[in-house]
Amino acid sequence: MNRSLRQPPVTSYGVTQRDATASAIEEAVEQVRRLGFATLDAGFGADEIDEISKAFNTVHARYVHEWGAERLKALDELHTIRALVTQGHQVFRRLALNRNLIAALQQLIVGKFVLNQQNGIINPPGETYNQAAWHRDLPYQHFISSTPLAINALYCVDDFTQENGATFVLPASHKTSAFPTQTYIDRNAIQIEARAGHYILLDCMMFHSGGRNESAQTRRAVNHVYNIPYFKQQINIPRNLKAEDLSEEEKAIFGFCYQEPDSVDAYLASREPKNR
Ligand SMILES: O=C(O)CCC(=O)C(=O)O
Repeated sequence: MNRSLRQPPVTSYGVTQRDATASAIEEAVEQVRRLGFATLDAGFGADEIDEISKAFNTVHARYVHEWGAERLKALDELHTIRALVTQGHQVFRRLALNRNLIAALQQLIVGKFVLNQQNGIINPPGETYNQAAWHRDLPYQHFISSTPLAINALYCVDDFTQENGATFVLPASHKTSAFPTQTYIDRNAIQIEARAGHYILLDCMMFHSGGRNESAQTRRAVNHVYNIPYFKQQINIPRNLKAEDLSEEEKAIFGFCYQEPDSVDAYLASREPKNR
């Protein structure tokens, strides 16, 4: 972005409406609304960040063993762990339910929202991967909305640096329906550097892409797409997660309350006061 190195003016005139922020969460929310992206500290300590990193590797090894590296590679899925939250490790539940994140989402998405997907994303050194191309997280869609319908919270398991392929974004591209020209991209794309333990929040209609990892290590992340409950989940989470140890609020976020009824009978039953 072209930013002046000097302090911007603090005075204004003709302004009758203005945003107000009182916390780092609200500052992130303001920036997502205006530019389509922001970083947000999850508030984890060093031990927790390390625990997530180790759990990522454990679950990844198990996932590749279960589905087979050759098959995953043939499907362009080798660098993705699908439906992490259903893979039996508590830390991924905590990542999806993080208090700072949920507080930001409550301000960004008007009304109820559900987790659509939570995937482990591996940006391998020196080769491309399936997120290294411009896209929206509601792909194949060219509408714009006045308020976010879906937000991606990309948790940085490792530091995101220019060298290891930190995510590229096209600021404010959630405000225009069409994808811009390459000239526009070359002039306006920026890379978001962020420390491990932070989420990169993206309005899902903002164009973004993983960058090329020129470092010697993999760069790992966990993406979370949350959306209004009218969009179907990438993989059905309630059918793959035990409800017993979840609170009502957690069940709502994982989509337990928004499954489509199987029949008119089931729909009418869902309308009974005791089931609402
Ligand atoms: O890996 C990245 O930097 C980008 C991830 C991404 O594009 C996504 O989660 O949709």
